[in-house]
Amino acid sequence: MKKTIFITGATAGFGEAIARTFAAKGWNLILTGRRKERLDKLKEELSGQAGEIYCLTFDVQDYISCQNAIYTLPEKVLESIDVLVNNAGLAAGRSSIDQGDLNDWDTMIDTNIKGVLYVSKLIIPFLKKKESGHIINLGSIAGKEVYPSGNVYCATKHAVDALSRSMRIDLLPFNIKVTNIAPGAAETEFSLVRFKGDEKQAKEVYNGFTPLFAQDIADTVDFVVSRPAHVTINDLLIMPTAQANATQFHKEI
Ligand code: NDP
Ligand code: 8X3
Repeated sequence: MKKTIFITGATAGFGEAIARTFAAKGWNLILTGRRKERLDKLKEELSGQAGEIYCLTFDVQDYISCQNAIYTLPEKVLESIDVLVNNAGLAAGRSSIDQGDLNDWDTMIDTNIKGVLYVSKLIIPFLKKKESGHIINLGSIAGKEVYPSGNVYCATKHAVDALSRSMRIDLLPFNIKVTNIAPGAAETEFSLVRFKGDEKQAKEVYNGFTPLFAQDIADTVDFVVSRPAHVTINDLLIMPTAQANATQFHKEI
């Protein structure tokens, strides 16, 4: 029987690459995000390779929207979910703690923390029912360390790290694997979003070194998902070779 993966934030970056990777493996895909036209385009492109493809448009910050969208799926599809990837997330701005914008703080907390909680709360009952499943949370090097002016984003990713460890304990009796994947700098739309569409500022983040690419994370998800039933990768820190930790880069400029 074909396996099913539920991916939040499949309209760009890691989520889109994960969708392509699992489509190539013939899995059923549940693709989610706010930008419907991107989901529809991806569905069209991946049809024929993947099994069934379902697209759900919702904002992970809003529990009722998550619930309404997820419950449009037939029960049989919800019960078939094998892997949930909590990937949707963002950084908004980068400023000293006293200079932070309140809307940016709310957006990061509501998306990166509450979004993971809301979607997980809705999907976990189906994994528990069949006593199997795998939850993959996108943490970050920013969830292991902090860096200047990264304060609230770093705090949200530390929360994801803590939630991954907590979920693993609570879901242990139900044979549900939980993996925290913590990437370093990866060139996606992440910096464009962080710097509110400023392409020059976004590009500068990756100047002088080779960052990770979305496919590197999709390959990592593929690796953790394809371990045998008795093996779980709990936590995986993946960095560009030119990045030692949250702050130190070897740049050739
Ligand atoms: P992108 O900006 O390329 O993609 C982010 C995805 O998240 C988009 O599909 C976007 O979809 C979705 N998303 C954002 N906000 C919401 C929301 N409120 N509701 C639903 N979906 C939302 O970034 P990345 O692929 O790089 O980031 C993916 C994850 O990886 C994030 O959690 C990020 O924090 C984390 N990460 C990124 C790193 C990097 O350097 N790039 C490094 C470490 C971790 P849409 O806008 O259509 O809703
Ligand atoms: C994104 C990577 O280093 O900008 O999580 O926080 S970083």
